[in-house]
Amino acid sequence: VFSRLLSTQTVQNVINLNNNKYESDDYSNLTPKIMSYLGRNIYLQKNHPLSMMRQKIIKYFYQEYSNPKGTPLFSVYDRLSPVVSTKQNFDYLLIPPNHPSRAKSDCYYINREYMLRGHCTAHQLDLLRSGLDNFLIVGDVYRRDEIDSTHFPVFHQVDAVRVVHNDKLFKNNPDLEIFEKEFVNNDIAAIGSSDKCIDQVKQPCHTVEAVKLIEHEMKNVLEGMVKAIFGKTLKHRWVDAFFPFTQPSWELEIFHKGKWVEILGAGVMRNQILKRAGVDNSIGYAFGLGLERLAMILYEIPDIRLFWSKDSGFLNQFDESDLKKIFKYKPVSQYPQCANDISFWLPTELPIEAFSPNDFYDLVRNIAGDIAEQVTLYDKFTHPKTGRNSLCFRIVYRHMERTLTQKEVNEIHSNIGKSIVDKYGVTIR
Ligand code: FA5
Ligand code: MG
Repeated sequence: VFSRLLSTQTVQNVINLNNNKYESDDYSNLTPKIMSYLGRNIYLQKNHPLSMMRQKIIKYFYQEYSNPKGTPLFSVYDRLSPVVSTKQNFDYLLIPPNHPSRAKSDCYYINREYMLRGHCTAHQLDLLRSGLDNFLIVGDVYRRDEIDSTHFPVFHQVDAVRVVHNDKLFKNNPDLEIFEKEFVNNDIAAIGSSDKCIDQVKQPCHTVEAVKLIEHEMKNVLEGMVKAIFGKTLKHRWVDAFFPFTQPSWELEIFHKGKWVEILGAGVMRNQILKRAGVDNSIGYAFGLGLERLAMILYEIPDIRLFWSKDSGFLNQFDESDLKKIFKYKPVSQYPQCANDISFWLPTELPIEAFSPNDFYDLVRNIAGDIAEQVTLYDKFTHPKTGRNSLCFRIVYRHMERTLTQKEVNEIHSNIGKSIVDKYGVTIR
């Protein structure tokens, strides 16, 4: 009772999330700050570098896997709620009850039963159960973690599952089987329990041939993916790993600026999970990757916090209309922006095509110099009666070393107005 009274600011009896109510208990540890990230969905935001990385990966999988008619084999789930049960996040994935990843100090718990997902793998069993065999899951994940330029309590993952049926896997070799003889038609044994002895080659229930085939396909596809993102000369390596839900398991590392960086975890799915989902006579691979690491390397973004920036100086540097183009991030000043608009009528004798926005950009650059951070044409119309053309530009001013005063900005802005009148005979509106 006393601790309740003393910490009324953090302890609430009922937690409201997405119109659902959850009773708090001794596990609840969500903070208002963490809750403020829910629903931001920056990985879906237009021109956001995380969204661009997401689209690159999905596009790669669509191209890599399609049926003879050209329809993509994978379906994408990118709007599943990050609120999951601890069963989904852990138990369904064979993560033992005492596993360190369940610690209160590492997860954001809503209460003992619900939490913010710590990985996108939390949805794997449900999607398999619903009958899907090839799918991608994209979303925000939450982990209590250290604070530095590469760690943030919210980051984004892409998870994937691919399940192949015996007949497809061995279509050229009908004599081969996915399961060892003694495990066929034996539900309990087919589980291939191996908690104590982790064999990096395979689960007991699988044949070597089946594992080697699926391992080969998985490694090829994932190496192809990183090369599609970073270019063919990229150096990579596979490192043996352990996950309770895959066996054998690996991490894929890429060589960047003299260091090996882990970018994903992957492996052959534990047969017990497929059994639980009602998937028979099949073998599959799964992986999970972090979008931030890939985007930070590709776009040279130095700090993970920048992904959360609402500053248009950051966001305007990226453009998803050309996914192949590589944008290199340029540092943004920490001083505030100041946006001013300017609208004007073009002289009647000047056709709209004769006035290029680039002319205006140059004029702004000449007068304002580097403190003009962005100039965008945001409105353009022709008066229905007079036929006159109007243009409206927004200019964002910002100094790299100090805060600009409104007076200073107004002066520069009005000089730009005067200059455009002089040069093009426009009428300021
Ligand atoms: C997992 O989350 C597993 N669910 C991945 C998996 C899925 C394995 C399916 C097998 C089958 P891990 O905790 O290592 O594994 O995270 C996966 C990836 O997320 C990492 O390789 C990394 O790219 C990214 N990641 C992990 N922690 C962080 C972090 N604090 N900040 C940014 N990215 C991170
Ligand atoms: Mg890892």
